Amino acid sequence: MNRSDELSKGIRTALDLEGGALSASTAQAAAEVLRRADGRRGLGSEHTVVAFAGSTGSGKSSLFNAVSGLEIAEVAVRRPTTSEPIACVWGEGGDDLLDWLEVPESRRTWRESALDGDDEEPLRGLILIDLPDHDSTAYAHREVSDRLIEMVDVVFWVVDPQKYADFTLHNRYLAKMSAAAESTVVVLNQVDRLDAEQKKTTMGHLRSLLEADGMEKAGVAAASAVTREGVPEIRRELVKMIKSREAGQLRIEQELADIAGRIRAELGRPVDDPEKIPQSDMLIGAMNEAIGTSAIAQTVHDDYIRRAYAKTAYPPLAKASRGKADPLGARHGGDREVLLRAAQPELTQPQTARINLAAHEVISGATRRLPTAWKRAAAAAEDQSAARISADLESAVSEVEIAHRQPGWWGVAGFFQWLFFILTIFGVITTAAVAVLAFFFPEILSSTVPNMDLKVLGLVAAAPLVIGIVGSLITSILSAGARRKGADEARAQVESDIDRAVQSAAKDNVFEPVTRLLRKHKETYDGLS
Ligand SMILES: Nc1nc2c(ncn2[C@@H]2O[C@H](COP(=O)(O)OP(=O)(O)OP(=O)(O)O)[C@@H](O)[C@H]2O)c(=O)[nH]1
Ligand SMILES: [Mg+2]
Repeated sequence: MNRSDELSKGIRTALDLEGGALSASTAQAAAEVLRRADGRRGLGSEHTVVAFAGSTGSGKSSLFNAVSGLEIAEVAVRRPTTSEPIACVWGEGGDDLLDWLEVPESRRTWRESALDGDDEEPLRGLILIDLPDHDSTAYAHREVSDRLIEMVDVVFWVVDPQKYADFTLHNRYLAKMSAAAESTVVVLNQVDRLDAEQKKTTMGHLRSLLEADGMEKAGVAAASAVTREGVPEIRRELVKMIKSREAGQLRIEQELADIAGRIRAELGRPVDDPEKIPQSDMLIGAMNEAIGTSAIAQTVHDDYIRRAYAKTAYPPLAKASRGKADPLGARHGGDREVLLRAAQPELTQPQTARINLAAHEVISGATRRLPTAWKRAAAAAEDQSAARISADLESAVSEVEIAHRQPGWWGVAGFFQWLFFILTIFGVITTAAVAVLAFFFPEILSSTVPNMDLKVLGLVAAAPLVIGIVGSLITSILSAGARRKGADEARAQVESDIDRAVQSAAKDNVFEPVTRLLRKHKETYDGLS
Protein backbone atom coordinates (compact mmCIF):
# COMPACT_ATOMS: atom_id res chain seq x y z
CA MET A 1 0.00 0.00 0.00
CA ASN A 2 1.40 3.42 -0.86
CA ARG A 3 1.08 6.39 1.42
CA SER A 4 -2.06 7.81 -0.12
CA ASP A 5 -3.79 4.42 0.06
CA GLU A 6 -2.81 4.16 3.70
CA LEU A 7 -4.09 7.63 4.44
CA SER A 8 -7.34 6.93 2.58
CA LYS A 9 -7.84 3.81 4.63
CA GLY A 10 -7.13 5.67 7.86
CA ILE A 11 -9.53 8.47 6.94
CA ARG A 12 -12.22 5.96 6.02
CA THR A 13 -11.79 4.21 9.37
CA ALA A 14 -12.18 7.55 11.13
CA LEU A 15 -15.28 8.38 9.08
CA ASP A 16 -16.81 4.99 9.82
CA LEU A 17 -16.57 5.48 13.58
CA GLU A 18 -19.87 5.08 15.30
CA GLY A 19 -21.52 7.97 17.01
CA GLY A 20 -20.18 10.76 14.79
CA ALA A 21 -16.77 10.91 16.35
CA LEU A 22 -15.73 13.77 14.03
CA SER A 23 -17.12 17.25 13.63
CA ALA A 24 -19.61 17.57 10.80
CA SER A 25 -17.43 19.97 8.84
CA THR A 26 -14.34 17.78 9.06
CA ALA A 27 -16.31 14.67 8.20
CA GLN A 28 -17.78 16.39 5.18
CA ALA A 29 -14.42 17.74 4.03
CA ALA A 30 -12.85 14.32 4.52
CA ALA A 31 -15.57 12.62 2.50
CA GLU A 32 -15.04 15.15 -0.30
CA VAL A 33 -11.28 14.69 -0.34
CA LEU A 34 -11.75 10.92 -0.43
CA ARG A 35 -14.22 11.20 -3.28
CA ARG A 36 -11.87 13.45 -5.25
CA ALA A 37 -8.88 11.24 -4.53
CA ASP A 38 -10.75 8.13 -5.63
CA GLY A 39 -12.03 9.90 -8.73
CA ARG A 40 -8.60 11.17 -9.74
CA ARG A 41 -6.85 7.87 -8.96
CA GLY A 42 -9.37 6.03 -11.09
CA LEU A 43 -8.37 8.14 -14.08
CA GLY A 44 -4.75 7.09 -14.05
CA SER A 45 -1.46 8.91 -14.21
CA GLU A 46 -1.13 9.09 -17.98
CA HIS A 47 -2.23 12.70 -18.01
CA THR A 48 -1.21 15.62 -15.87
CA VAL A 49 -3.85 18.29 -15.42
CA VAL A 50 -2.63 21.85 -14.95
CA ALA A 51 -4.96 24.82 -14.60
CA PHE A 52 -4.32 28.56 -14.89
CA ALA A 53 -6.30 30.38 -12.23
CA GLY A 54 -6.40 33.97 -11.11
CA SER A 55 -8.22 37.29 -11.07
CA THR A 56 -9.92 38.67 -14.10
CA GLY A 57 -7.51 40.38 -16.43
CA SER A 58 -4.37 38.91 -14.91
CA GLY A 59 -3.63 37.33 -18.29
CA LYS A 60 -4.58 33.66 -17.80
CA SER A 61 -5.96 33.28 -21.30
CA SER A 62 -3.06 35.21 -22.81
CA LEU A 63 -0.53 33.04 -21.00
CA PHE A 64 -2.49 29.91 -21.89
CA ASN A 65 -2.20 30.85 -25.56
CA ALA A 66 1.45 31.71 -25.16
CA VAL A 67 2.27 28.35 -23.54
CA SER A 68 0.20 26.31 -25.94
CA GLY A 69 1.33 28.25 -28.96
CA LEU A 70 -2.27 28.39 -30.18
CA GLU A 71 -4.79 31.16 -30.11
CA ILE A 72 -7.51 29.06 -28.49
CA ALA A 73 -8.46 31.18 -25.54
CA GLU A 74 -10.29 34.39 -26.05
CA VAL A 75 -8.32 37.38 -24.89
CA ALA A 76 -10.05 40.70 -24.54
CA VAL A 77 -9.98 44.07 -22.90
CA ARG A 78 -13.57 43.81 -21.63
CA ARG A 79 -13.85 42.14 -18.20
CA PRO A 80 -14.46 39.37 -17.45
CA THR A 81 -13.66 37.48 -20.62
CA THR A 82 -13.39 33.75 -20.03
CA SER A 83 -16.66 32.34 -18.67
CA GLU A 84 -16.11 28.62 -19.19
CA PRO A 85 -12.97 26.55 -18.85
CA ILE A 86 -10.94 25.80 -21.98
CA ALA A 87 -8.72 22.74 -22.25
CA CYS A 88 -5.80 21.91 -24.48
CA VAL A 89 -4.61 18.30 -24.54
CA TRP A 90 -1.14 17.34 -25.76
CA GLY A 91 -1.35 13.87 -27.32
CA GLU A 92 -4.40 11.65 -27.40
CA GLY A 93 -7.04 10.73 -24.87
CA GLY A 94 -7.92 12.66 -21.78
CA ASP A 95 -11.67 12.68 -22.45
CA ASP A 96 -12.41 10.76 -19.25
CA LEU A 97 -10.50 13.27 -17.22
CA LEU A 98 -12.16 16.21 -18.96
CA ASP A 99 -15.58 14.61 -18.42
CA TRP A 100 -14.76 14.22 -14.75
CA LEU A 101 -13.65 17.86 -14.61
CA GLU A 102 -16.82 18.82 -16.52
CA VAL A 103 -14.98 20.80 -19.16
CA PRO A 104 -17.52 21.23 -22.00
CA GLU A 105 -16.72 19.13 -25.06
CA SER A 106 -16.88 22.17 -27.29
CA ARG A 107 -14.06 23.74 -25.26
CA ARG A 108 -11.53 20.92 -25.67
CA THR A 109 -8.67 21.13 -28.17
CA TRP A 110 -6.10 18.47 -28.97
CA ARG A 111 -2.61 19.57 -29.75
CA GLU A 112 -1.44 16.99 -32.27
CA SER A 113 2.25 16.82 -31.64
CA ALA A 114 2.80 15.26 -35.05
CA LEU A 115 1.85 18.58 -36.63
CA ASP A 116 4.41 20.51 -34.63
CA GLY A 117 7.40 18.27 -35.01
CA ASP A 118 9.49 17.60 -31.92
CA ASP A 119 8.74 20.85 -30.09
CA GLU A 120 5.52 19.72 -28.52
CA GLU A 121 6.50 16.09 -27.97
CA PRO A 122 7.80 16.66 -24.40
CA LEU A 123 4.42 18.06 -23.39
CA ARG A 124 2.59 14.91 -24.46
CA GLY A 125 0.29 13.92 -21.60
CA LEU A 126 -0.40 17.51 -20.51
CA ILE A 127 -3.94 18.79 -20.15
CA LEU A 128 -3.76 22.54 -19.76
CA ILE A 129 -6.88 24.35 -18.60
CA ASP A 130 -7.67 28.06 -18.74
CA LEU A 131 -10.11 28.92 -15.99
CA PRO A 132 -12.59 31.74 -15.64
CA ASP A 133 -11.66 34.33 -13.00
CA HIS A 134 -12.51 33.94 -9.31
CA ASP A 135 -13.14 37.58 -8.52
CA SER A 136 -15.42 39.25 -11.04
CA THR A 137 -19.07 39.95 -10.40
CA ALA A 138 -19.97 36.85 -12.41
CA TYR A 139 -20.67 34.35 -9.63
CA ALA A 140 -20.78 31.40 -12.04
CA HIS A 141 -17.12 32.05 -12.93
CA ARG A 142 -16.05 31.68 -9.37
CA GLU A 143 -18.04 28.52 -8.94
CA VAL A 144 -16.36 26.83 -11.91
CA SER A 145 -12.95 28.12 -10.93
CA ASP A 146 -13.30 27.03 -7.29
CA ARG A 147 -14.43 23.56 -8.28
CA LEU A 148 -11.61 22.95 -10.74
CA ILE A 149 -8.92 24.43 -8.53
CA GLU A 150 -9.69 21.62 -6.09
CA MET A 151 -9.68 18.89 -8.72
CA VAL A 152 -6.70 19.51 -10.96
CA ASP A 153 -3.23 18.15 -10.31
CA VAL A 154 -1.40 21.48 -10.36
CA VAL A 155 -2.66 25.06 -10.11
CA PHE A 156 -0.72 27.93 -11.72
CA TRP A 157 -1.94 31.15 -10.14
CA VAL A 158 -1.50 33.87 -12.75
CA VAL A 159 -1.17 37.22 -10.99
CA ASP A 160 -0.39 40.66 -12.34
CA PRO A 161 1.67 43.52 -10.90
CA GLN A 162 -1.45 45.41 -9.79
CA LYS A 163 -3.31 42.66 -8.00
CA TYR A 164 -0.70 40.11 -6.87
CA ALA A 165 -1.19 41.22 -3.23
CA ASP A 166 -4.98 41.05 -3.45
CA PHE A 167 -6.55 40.19 -0.10
CA THR A 168 -9.08 37.73 -1.52
CA LEU A 169 -6.45 35.88 -3.51
CA HIS A 170 -4.28 35.33 -0.46
CA ASN A 171 -6.87 34.84 2.24
CA ARG A 172 -9.56 32.95 0.45
CA TYR A 173 -7.32 30.87 -1.75
CA LEU A 174 -3.57 30.69 -1.24
CA ALA A 175 -3.57 30.60 2.56
CA LYS A 176 -6.34 28.02 2.59
CA MET A 177 -4.60 25.85 0.03
CA SER A 178 -1.25 25.75 1.76
CA ALA A 179 -1.66 22.01 2.17
CA ALA A 180 -1.32 21.74 -1.62
CA ALA A 181 1.69 24.09 -1.78
CA GLU A 182 3.77 21.55 -3.66
CA SER A 183 1.10 21.47 -6.34
CA THR A 184 1.04 25.24 -6.68
CA VAL A 185 3.02 27.67 -8.86
CA VAL A 186 2.46 31.41 -8.70
CA VAL A 187 3.30 33.26 -11.94
CA LEU A 188 3.74 37.00 -11.90
CA ASN A 189 2.50 37.85 -15.40
CA GLN A 190 2.79 41.12 -17.29
CA VAL A 191 6.35 41.69 -16.10
CA ASP A 192 6.90 43.57 -19.37
CA ARG A 193 5.13 46.43 -17.59
CA LEU A 194 7.86 46.58 -14.93
CA ASP A 195 11.46 47.74 -15.12
CA ALA A 196 14.17 45.44 -13.75
CA GLU A 197 14.18 47.09 -10.33
CA GLN A 198 10.38 46.97 -9.97
CA LYS A 199 10.34 43.36 -11.09
CA LYS A 200 12.87 42.42 -8.46
CA THR A 201 10.99 44.24 -5.69
CA THR A 202 7.63 42.83 -6.75
CA MET A 203 8.94 39.27 -6.90
CA GLY A 204 10.48 39.70 -3.45
CA HIS A 205 7.22 41.01 -2.06
CA LEU A 206 5.27 38.22 -3.71
CA ARG A 207 7.57 35.65 -2.14
CA SER A 208 7.14 37.10 1.32
CA LEU A 209 3.36 37.16 0.90
CA LEU A 210 3.44 33.50 -0.08
CA GLU A 211 5.52 32.72 2.94
CA ALA A 212 2.91 34.38 5.12
CA ASP A 213 0.29 32.22 3.39
CA GLY A 214 2.20 29.09 4.38
CA MET A 215 3.06 28.57 0.74
CA GLU A 216 6.85 28.41 1.05
CA LYS A 217 6.90 25.26 -0.99
CA ALA A 218 4.98 26.77 -3.90
CA GLY A 219 6.87 27.49 -7.10
CA VAL A 220 7.28 31.14 -8.17
CA ALA A 221 7.88 32.45 -11.70
CA ALA A 222 7.84 35.68 -13.67
CA ALA A 223 6.43 35.87 -17.19
CA SER A 224 4.95 38.02 -19.89
CA ALA A 225 2.35 36.72 -22.28
CA VAL A 226 3.18 39.64 -24.56
CA THR A 227 6.99 39.40 -24.79
CA ARG A 228 7.03 35.62 -24.07
CA GLU A 229 9.56 36.23 -21.29
CA GLY A 230 9.43 33.31 -18.83
CA VAL A 231 7.24 31.21 -21.12
CA PRO A 232 9.99 28.69 -22.01
CA GLU A 233 10.70 28.28 -18.30
CA ILE A 234 7.04 27.58 -17.64
CA ARG A 235 7.03 24.97 -20.40
CA ARG A 236 10.15 23.39 -18.94
CA GLU A 237 8.46 23.24 -15.55
CA LEU A 238 5.44 21.59 -17.17
CA VAL A 239 7.64 19.01 -18.91
CA LYS A 240 9.17 18.09 -15.55
CA MET A 241 5.73 17.56 -14.01
CA ILE A 242 4.53 15.43 -16.92
CA LYS A 243 7.65 13.30 -16.99
CA SER A 244 7.39 12.34 -13.33
CA ARG A 245 3.73 11.41 -13.77
CA GLU A 246 3.44 12.07 -10.09
CA ALA A 247 1.70 15.41 -10.02
CA GLY A 248 -1.75 13.83 -9.61
CA GLN A 249 -0.57 11.51 -6.89
CA LEU A 250 1.30 14.30 -5.14
CA ARG A 251 -1.75 16.52 -4.98
CA ILE A 252 -3.92 13.68 -3.66
CA GLU A 253 -1.35 12.82 -1.07
CA GLN A 254 -1.09 16.38 0.19
CA GLU A 255 -4.85 16.74 0.43
CA LEU A 256 -5.20 13.42 2.23
CA ALA A 257 -2.38 14.26 4.61
CA ASP A 258 -3.99 17.61 5.33
CA ILE A 259 -7.40 16.20 6.13
CA ALA A 260 -5.78 13.38 8.10
CA GLY A 261 -4.02 16.05 10.15
CA ARG A 262 -7.31 17.80 10.77
CA ILE A 263 -8.90 14.57 11.94
CA ARG A 264 -5.89 13.84 14.13
CA ALA A 265 -6.24 17.26 15.73
CA GLU A 266 -9.89 16.51 16.49
CA LEU A 267 -9.07 13.10 17.88
CA GLY A 268 -6.37 14.41 20.18
CA ARG A 269 -3.18 12.59 21.03
CA PRO A 270 -3.77 8.96 21.98
CA VAL A 271 -2.34 7.37 25.09
CA ASP A 272 0.99 5.57 24.67
CA ASP A 273 -0.24 2.26 26.00
CA PRO A 274 -3.98 1.51 25.95
CA GLU A 275 -3.35 -1.54 28.15
CA LYS A 276 -2.14 0.66 30.97
CA ILE A 277 -5.06 2.14 32.85
CA PRO A 278 -4.11 4.79 35.36
CA GLN A 279 -5.56 4.43 38.86
CA SER A 280 -6.42 0.79 38.28
CA ASP A 281 -4.95 -0.04 41.70
CA MET A 282 -7.31 2.45 43.29
CA LEU A 283 -10.34 0.61 41.89
CA ILE A 284 -8.96 -2.77 42.96
CA GLY A 285 -8.39 -1.33 46.42
CA ALA A 286 -11.91 0.06 46.62
CA MET A 287 -13.38 -3.26 45.52
CA ASN A 288 -11.32 -5.22 48.02
CA GLU A 289 -12.38 -2.85 50.72
CA ALA A 290 -16.05 -3.09 49.77
CA ILE A 291 -16.07 -6.86 49.64
CA GLY A 292 -14.11 -6.96 52.89
CA THR A 293 -11.23 -9.06 51.67
CA SER A 294 -9.08 -8.57 54.73
CA ALA A 295 -11.99 -9.37 57.09
CA ILE A 296 -12.71 -12.59 55.23
CA ALA A 297 -9.03 -13.47 55.25
CA GLN A 298 -8.82 -12.69 58.97
CA THR A 299 -11.79 -14.99 59.62
CA VAL A 300 -10.10 -17.76 57.71
CA HIS A 301 -6.91 -17.15 59.67
CA ASP A 302 -8.65 -17.16 63.04
CA ASP A 303 -10.69 -20.20 62.12
CA TYR A 304 -7.54 -22.07 61.21
CA ILE A 305 -5.86 -21.16 64.48
CA ARG A 306 -8.91 -22.21 66.46
CA ARG A 307 -9.33 -25.56 64.74
CA ALA A 308 -5.60 -26.29 64.79
CA TYR A 309 -5.42 -25.43 68.46
CA ALA A 310 -8.19 -27.90 69.26
CA LYS A 311 -6.23 -30.60 67.46
CA THR A 312 -2.63 -29.81 68.29
CA ALA A 313 -2.50 -27.98 71.60
CA TYR A 314 -1.74 -29.55 74.97
CA PRO A 315 -4.71 -31.91 75.43
CA PRO A 316 -6.31 -30.35 78.55
CA LEU A 317 -6.00 -26.86 77.04
CA ALA A 318 -7.26 -28.10 73.66
CA LYS A 319 -10.25 -29.68 75.36
CA ALA A 320 -10.98 -26.51 77.28
CA SER A 321 -10.84 -24.50 74.06
CA ARG A 322 -13.38 -26.82 72.46
CA GLY A 323 -15.82 -25.87 75.15
CA LYS A 324 -15.42 -22.20 74.22
CA ALA A 325 -17.90 -20.78 71.76
CA ASP A 326 -16.85 -20.99 68.11
CA PRO A 327 -16.84 -17.36 66.92
CA LEU A 328 -18.69 -18.51 63.82
CA GLY A 329 -20.49 -21.52 65.15
CA ALA A 330 -21.77 -19.69 68.18
CA ARG A 331 -23.56 -17.31 65.93
CA HIS A 332 -24.73 -19.62 63.20
CA GLY A 333 -24.32 -23.29 63.97
CA GLY A 334 -24.18 -25.80 61.16
CA ASP A 335 -21.86 -26.54 58.29
CA ARG A 336 -18.47 -24.89 58.53
CA GLU A 337 -18.27 -24.04 54.85
CA VAL A 338 -21.58 -22.30 55.04
CA LEU A 339 -20.35 -20.48 58.10
CA LEU A 340 -17.21 -19.29 56.44
CA ARG A 341 -19.25 -18.23 53.48
CA ALA A 342 -21.39 -16.22 55.85
CA ALA A 343 -18.29 -14.25 56.76
CA GLN A 344 -18.34 -12.78 53.23
CA PRO A 345 -20.56 -9.79 53.41
CA GLU A 346 -23.04 -9.04 50.67
CA LEU A 347 -22.41 -5.64 49.18
CA THR A 348 -24.53 -2.94 50.68
CA GLN A 349 -25.75 -0.02 48.59
CA PRO A 350 -23.13 2.40 49.89
CA GLN A 351 -20.42 -0.17 49.10
CA THR A 352 -21.78 -0.62 45.59
CA ALA A 353 -21.85 3.15 45.24
CA ARG A 354 -18.23 3.40 46.32
CA ILE A 355 -17.20 0.81 43.74
CA ASN A 356 -19.12 2.64 41.04
CA LEU A 357 -17.52 5.92 42.04
CA ALA A 358 -14.07 4.39 41.83
CA ALA A 359 -14.94 2.88 38.44
CA HIS A 360 -16.14 6.29 37.31
CA GLU A 361 -12.87 7.89 38.36
CA VAL A 362 -10.86 5.27 36.52
CA ILE A 363 -12.95 5.48 33.34
CA SER A 364 -13.15 9.26 33.21
CA GLY A 365 -9.48 9.58 34.11
CA ALA A 366 -8.36 7.20 31.39
CA THR A 367 -10.56 8.81 28.76
CA ARG A 368 -10.08 12.41 29.83
CA ARG A 369 -8.18 13.37 26.69
CA LEU A 370 -10.59 11.73 24.26
CA PRO A 371 -12.92 13.89 22.19
CA THR A 372 -16.51 14.33 23.35
CA ALA A 373 -18.00 11.70 21.08
CA TRP A 374 -15.53 9.15 22.43
CA LYS A 375 -16.30 10.19 25.96
CA ARG A 376 -19.92 9.31 25.24
CA ALA A 377 -18.81 5.79 24.40
CA ALA A 378 -16.83 5.76 27.64
CA ALA A 379 -19.93 6.89 29.54
CA ALA A 380 -21.91 4.03 27.99
CA ALA A 381 -19.20 1.62 29.12
CA GLU A 382 -19.45 3.12 32.58
CA ASP A 383 -23.23 2.62 32.69
CA GLN A 384 -22.77 -1.02 31.79
CA SER A 385 -20.08 -1.40 34.39
CA ALA A 386 -22.23 0.19 37.09
CA ALA A 387 -25.03 -2.22 36.29
CA ARG A 388 -22.87 -5.31 36.57
CA ILE A 389 -19.64 -4.85 38.47
CA SER A 390 -20.97 -5.41 42.00
CA ALA A 391 -22.98 -8.48 41.09
CA ASP A 392 -20.00 -9.85 39.18
CA LEU A 393 -17.77 -9.15 42.14
CA GLU A 394 -20.08 -10.93 44.56
CA SER A 395 -20.38 -13.98 42.38
CA ALA A 396 -16.65 -14.09 41.63
CA VAL A 397 -15.83 -13.87 45.31
CA SER A 398 -18.41 -16.49 46.24
CA GLU A 399 -16.60 -18.88 43.95
CA VAL A 400 -13.37 -18.50 45.86
CA GLU A 401 -12.72 -21.77 47.65
CA ILE A 402 -12.18 -21.39 51.36
CA ALA A 403 -10.33 -24.54 52.27
CA HIS A 404 -10.79 -26.02 55.71
CA ARG A 405 -8.83 -29.16 55.24
CA GLN A 406 -6.99 -30.65 58.17
CA PRO A 407 -3.31 -30.63 57.34
CA GLY A 408 -1.54 -33.95 58.04
CA TRP A 409 0.70 -32.47 60.68
CA TRP A 410 -2.26 -31.78 62.95
CA GLY A 411 -2.68 -35.55 63.43
CA VAL A 412 1.01 -36.11 64.06
CA ALA A 413 1.21 -33.24 66.52
CA GLY A 414 -1.99 -34.43 68.22
CA PHE A 415 -0.56 -37.94 68.56
CA PHE A 416 2.59 -36.67 70.25
CA GLN A 417 0.64 -34.35 72.47
CA TRP A 418 -1.39 -37.33 73.72
CA LEU A 419 1.67 -39.56 73.94
CA PHE A 420 3.53 -37.08 76.10
CA PHE A 421 0.43 -36.27 78.09
CA ILE A 422 -0.13 -39.93 78.87
CA LEU A 423 3.54 -40.33 79.63
CA THR A 424 3.30 -37.41 82.04
CA ILE A 425 0.32 -38.96 83.81
CA PHE A 426 2.11 -42.27 83.91
CA GLY A 427 5.20 -40.54 85.27
CA VAL A 428 3.12 -38.84 87.97
CA ILE A 429 1.70 -42.19 88.99
CA THR A 430 5.04 -44.01 89.09
CA THR A 431 6.76 -41.16 90.91
CA ALA A 432 3.92 -40.94 93.40
CA ALA A 433 3.95 -44.74 93.86
CA VAL A 434 7.68 -44.84 94.53
CA ALA A 435 7.41 -41.89 96.90
CA VAL A 436 4.55 -43.46 98.88
CA LEU A 437 6.37 -46.75 99.11
CA ALA A 438 9.62 -45.11 100.08
CA PHE A 439 8.00 -43.12 102.85
CA PHE A 440 5.43 -45.51 104.24
CA PHE A 441 6.34 -49.01 103.12
CA PRO A 442 10.16 -49.09 102.67
CA GLU A 443 10.25 -52.84 103.46
CA ILE A 444 7.94 -53.62 100.51
CA LEU A 445 10.18 -51.55 98.33
CA SER A 446 13.40 -53.26 99.46
CA SER A 447 11.87 -56.72 99.12
CA THR A 448 10.49 -55.95 95.62
CA VAL A 449 13.59 -54.34 94.27
CA PRO A 450 16.50 -55.31 96.46
CA ASN A 451 19.88 -53.84 95.87
CA MET A 452 18.28 -50.77 94.31
CA ASP A 453 19.50 -47.36 95.35
CA LEU A 454 16.51 -45.23 96.23
CA LYS A 455 17.85 -42.28 94.26
CA VAL A 456 18.16 -44.36 91.12
CA LEU A 457 14.71 -45.79 91.68
CA GLY A 458 13.32 -42.28 92.10
CA LEU A 459 14.95 -41.20 88.86
CA VAL A 460 13.57 -44.20 86.94
CA ALA A 461 10.09 -43.55 88.31
CA ALA A 462 10.24 -39.84 87.45
CA ALA A 463 11.69 -40.38 83.98
CA PRO A 464 8.31 -40.68 82.17
CA LEU A 465 7.14 -37.55 83.95
CA VAL A 466 10.18 -35.55 82.84
CA ILE A 467 10.05 -36.95 79.30
CA GLY A 468 6.30 -36.28 79.15
CA ILE A 469 6.63 -32.68 80.29
CA VAL A 470 9.62 -31.89 78.12
CA GLY A 471 7.99 -33.64 75.15
CA SER A 472 4.74 -31.75 75.67
CA LEU A 473 6.63 -28.48 75.86
CA ILE A 474 8.55 -29.14 72.69
CA THR A 475 5.46 -30.36 70.83
CA SER A 476 3.47 -27.35 72.00
CA ILE A 477 6.15 -24.89 70.95
CA LEU A 478 6.56 -26.51 67.56
CA SER A 479 2.80 -26.74 67.06
CA ALA A 480 2.24 -23.13 68.01
CA GLY A 481 4.78 -22.06 65.39
CA ALA A 482 3.26 -24.31 62.76
CA ARG A 483 -0.24 -23.09 63.57
CA ARG A 484 0.81 -19.47 63.08
CA LYS A 485 2.53 -20.31 59.81
CA GLY A 486 -0.42 -22.38 58.57
CA ALA A 487 -2.92 -19.69 59.49
CA ASP A 488 -0.87 -17.02 57.76
CA GLU A 489 -0.70 -19.16 54.65
CA ALA A 490 -4.44 -19.80 54.70
CA ARG A 491 -5.04 -16.08 55.03
CA ALA A 492 -2.64 -15.24 52.19
CA GLN A 493 -4.21 -17.89 49.98
CA VAL A 494 -7.71 -16.58 50.50
CA GLU A 495 -6.53 -13.03 50.08
CA SER A 496 -4.90 -13.77 46.75
CA ASP A 497 -7.87 -15.83 45.56
CA ILE A 498 -10.29 -13.03 46.37
CA ASP A 499 -7.95 -10.48 44.85
CA ARG A 500 -7.93 -12.51 41.66
CA ALA A 501 -11.73 -12.55 41.66
CA VAL A 502 -11.74 -8.79 42.22
CA GLN A 503 -9.25 -8.29 39.40
CA SER A 504 -11.36 -10.31 37.03
CA ALA A 505 -14.55 -8.41 37.85
CA ALA A 506 -12.68 -5.11 37.39
CA LYS A 507 -11.12 -6.30 34.15
CA ASP A 508 -14.39 -7.46 32.60
CA ASN A 509 -16.37 -4.40 33.59
CA VAL A 510 -13.89 -1.55 33.56
CA PHE A 511 -10.37 -2.21 32.31
CA GLU A 512 -11.23 -4.09 29.15
CA PRO A 513 -13.97 -1.77 27.87
CA VAL A 514 -11.68 1.21 28.52
CA THR A 515 -8.69 -0.46 26.88
CA ARG A 516 -10.83 -1.35 23.86
CA LEU A 517 -11.84 2.29 23.51
CA LEU A 518 -8.31 3.61 23.99
CA ARG A 519 -6.93 1.06 21.55
CA LYS A 520 -9.48 1.96 18.92
CA HIS A 521 -8.67 5.63 19.42
CA LYS A 522 -4.95 4.99 19.11
CA GLU A 523 -5.37 2.80 16.05
CA THR A 524 -7.53 5.44 14.40
CA TYR A 525 -4.99 8.12 15.20
CA ASP A 526 -2.01 6.06 14.13
CA GLY A 527 -3.78 5.15 10.88
CA LEU A 528 -3.79 8.85 10.03
CA SER A 529 -0.10 9.50 10.58
N1 LIG B 1 1.28 44.09 -21.14
C1 LIG B 1 0.74 42.89 -20.97
N2 LIG B 1 -0.57 42.71 -21.13
C2 LIG B 1 -1.08 41.49 -20.96
C3 LIG B 1 -0.28 40.41 -20.62
N3 LIG B 1 -1.06 39.33 -20.51
C4 LIG B 1 -2.32 39.74 -20.76
N4 LIG B 1 -2.34 41.04 -21.06
C5 LIG B 1 -3.52 41.82 -21.36
O1 LIG B 1 -4.41 41.81 -20.27
C6 LIG B 1 -5.76 41.75 -20.68
C7 LIG B 1 -6.45 40.56 -20.08
O2 LIG B 1 -5.91 39.38 -20.58
P1 LIG B 1 -6.67 38.00 -20.51
O3 LIG B 1 -5.70 36.99 -20.98
O4 LIG B 1 -7.97 38.08 -21.17
O5 LIG B 1 -6.88 37.90 -19.00
P2 LIG B 1 -7.65 36.75 -18.24
O6 LIG B 1 -6.89 36.51 -17.00
O7 LIG B 1 -7.86 35.60 -19.10
O8 LIG B 1 -9.02 37.44 -17.85
P3 LIG B 1 -10.44 36.73 -17.61
O9 LIG B 1 -10.65 35.78 -18.66
O10 LIG B 1 -11.40 37.85 -17.60
O11 LIG B 1 -10.34 36.11 -16.27
C8 LIG B 1 -5.70 41.67 -22.19
O12 LIG B 1 -5.94 42.96 -22.73
C9 LIG B 1 -4.30 41.21 -22.49
O13 LIG B 1 -3.83 41.70 -23.75
C10 LIG B 1 1.10 40.62 -20.46
O14 LIG B 1 1.90 39.73 -20.14
N5 LIG B 1 1.57 41.90 -20.65
MG1 LIG C 1 -9.48 34.60 -19.72
